Amino acid sequence: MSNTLEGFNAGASTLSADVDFAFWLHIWLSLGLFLSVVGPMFYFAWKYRADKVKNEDIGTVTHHTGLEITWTVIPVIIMMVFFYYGNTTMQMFRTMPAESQSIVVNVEGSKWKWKYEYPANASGHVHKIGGVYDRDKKTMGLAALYVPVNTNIILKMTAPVDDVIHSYYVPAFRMKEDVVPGRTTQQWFNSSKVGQFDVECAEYCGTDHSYMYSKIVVMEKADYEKWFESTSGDTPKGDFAKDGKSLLRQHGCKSCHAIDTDKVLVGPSLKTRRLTKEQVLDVIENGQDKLGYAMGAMPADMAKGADAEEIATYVASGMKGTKPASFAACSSCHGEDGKGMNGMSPSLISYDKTLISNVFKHGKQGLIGTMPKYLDISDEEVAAIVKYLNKTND
Ligand code: HEC
Ligand code: HEC
Ligand SMILES: [Cu+2]
Repeated sequence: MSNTLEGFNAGASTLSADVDFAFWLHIWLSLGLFLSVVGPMFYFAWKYRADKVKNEDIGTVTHHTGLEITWTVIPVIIMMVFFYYGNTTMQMFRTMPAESQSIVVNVEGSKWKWKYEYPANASGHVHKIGGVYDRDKKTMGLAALYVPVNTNIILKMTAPVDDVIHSYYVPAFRMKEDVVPGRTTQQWFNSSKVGQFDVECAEYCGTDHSYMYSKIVVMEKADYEKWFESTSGDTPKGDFAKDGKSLLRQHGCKSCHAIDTDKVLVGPSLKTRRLTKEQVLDVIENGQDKLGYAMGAMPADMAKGADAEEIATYVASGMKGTKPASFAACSSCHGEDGKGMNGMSPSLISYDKTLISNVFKHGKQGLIGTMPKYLDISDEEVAAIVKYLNKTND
């Protein structure tokens, strides 16, 4: 899975609802118009088919003024409705907010990368960010446009005079504008959602056009301010640059794992309690040796019969309620609290950092199925995923 079209359905700018409304209005009214023409057409073709009509009966038919006015006036009104919503939405996109109440960022598109240049901050430092999409790692790294949430951002965009035309396209913001050599075009947005959103070039511009990606990272205002006023680095560092939810999407985890619902897809839902009773029973019976913990293998048959049932029920509930005495068979290795004694063995109830990085490093094979290895996920990304999963779980 690639990280393209991240957040396409997010509708993450103040204008996206208007665009979506205009879009669906067009779809539904067009469908209505289509059916109201094609439906009767088929009906009449059938009703007045050749063997049902005599030529002398229809020789005198000329026209019907009332009908003709109706089928002219109604479509005209519908077209005016299209025009109204299309035009008002376009005006909102075309009317820039006051620059004094916005952040103005200069954007340069060239073969095949995007560059951002911010206004000087209080210490006179100008942040410049840019970078080429890393095809092997399938990532932009930190080269993205960083903006605060709920703030008007104006982009002044151009391309070098010896370059070609590009187009700055942000699906989640329903925003797209040509970037033309030697000319400055503008567009603005105001995002109400903290997160990461894909940017792509939407004008075919040569060999690496399809890799001309970038990202917009919408940050909390305080995080943004702190970075903007700093002079240390041109890209912000920290958790906000990588949020767990978009990493799960970006790495294709969502094709096998539900994260918003309890459904078991190919793999377990990552929203629910970590292990089901059946999973725990399976491990108690068969042991586990594929997770790559330093402690080594967990032996099979650690408990039996009613004891095993009791333990599994207790673990699957997230270790709520009274601890069964039989859990003593487990606590020597997994800890009294079941949390794995600081990464010595797997935590039985939470997605801690050791578990996630072991699952990525070694894959996971269990009762539910087989999860492939992920060797290109950085520690920083693991941390963001852990943070996100544990937030979802409480
Ligand atoms: C001798 C130490 C030891 C004991 C005792 C032990 N475990 Fe484990 N357990 C481990 C280790 C080590 C692993 C990880 C093995 C690996 O790297 O694949 C593990 C893995 C597991 C897993 C798999 C975790 C996952 O994410 O799939 C479960 C579930 C589990 N143990 C439950 C239990 C229960 C319940 C008991 C008590 C009946 C128990 N263990 C007793 C050491 C132990
Ligand atoms: C091809 C399908 C597939 C993909 C893609 C996939 N997984 Fe899995 N994953 C599984 C299966 C199947 C299991 C269950 C293994 C088992 O039976 O214990 C699993 C287990 C896990 C577990 C352990 C859950 C637990 O409590 O034992 C975690 C955590 C996990 N996946 C996270 C991820 C993340 C994060 C990604 C993306 C980087 C990902 N998976 C991508 C199939 C997949
Ligand atoms: Cu381009």
